[in-house]
Amino acid sequence: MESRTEPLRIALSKGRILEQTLPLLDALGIRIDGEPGRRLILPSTRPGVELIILRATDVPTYVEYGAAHIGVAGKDVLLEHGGNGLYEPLDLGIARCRLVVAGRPEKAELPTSQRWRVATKYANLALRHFAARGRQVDVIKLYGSMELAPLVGLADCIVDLVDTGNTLRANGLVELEQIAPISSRLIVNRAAQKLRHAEITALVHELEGLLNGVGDDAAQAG
Ligand code: PRT
Ligand code: MG
Repeated sequence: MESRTEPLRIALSKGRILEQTLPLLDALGIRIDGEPGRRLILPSTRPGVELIILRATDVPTYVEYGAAHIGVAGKDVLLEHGGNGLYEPLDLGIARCRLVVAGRPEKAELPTSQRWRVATKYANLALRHFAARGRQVDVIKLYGSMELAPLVGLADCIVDLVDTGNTLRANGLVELEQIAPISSRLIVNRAAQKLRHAEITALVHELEGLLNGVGDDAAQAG
């Protein structure tokens, strides 16, 4: 039997992902109920659903441990986290960008046998990427402004996100290699997927319908 006593808790990523997630939830009738103020657990306008808003990198951790049943996280963050204890049922198609290796243009000419210093906030992901290619690298973990590292001699290249490419161009950097296309994903705690199967499946289907424009088709057909 499913327990409906505890609200279904959804963990959202702060920043640009949040801006694009709120309209999707809004379309399903899930809005923050009242003024957030300083509260960290936010009731929603849908009964039985509450929201928490976290640093993007913390979202997979909350969902992995079941502190939130569901979450919205960037694929970049999920690749770095490793995805332990998580299902990833839906690509929300928002906050799109790509994960690349970037550096100064002359780096493109260098032999790949050379050991590189790679600056990134995606240390695990970068190590996996280069190891899979048989490349020896030293990873330097940074927390922001990755694009600066190759300019001041901290690193030979960076692993970072690129959208328009304006930031790279403005700093005389080029994409040396593409790693993966990125968008935000719906993630679900593995135990919750079993224990609260009906509620979670219903919500995933609602979101799926919204993304596939089922509502629009129905409106046009009618
Ligand atoms: O502190 P931190 O940056 O880790 O998080 P934050 O709270 O600032 O979050 P925020 O709002 O930066 O969002 C981060 C998440 O948004 C990432 O984990 C991705 O999933 C997603 N996302 C989508 C992006 C971009 N697009 C993007 N363009 N995150 C960052 N960028 C950066 C990019 O690295 C570059 O430095 O934006 C800059 C501008 O990009 P260009 O190529 O358009 O110039
Ligand atoms: Mg940022």
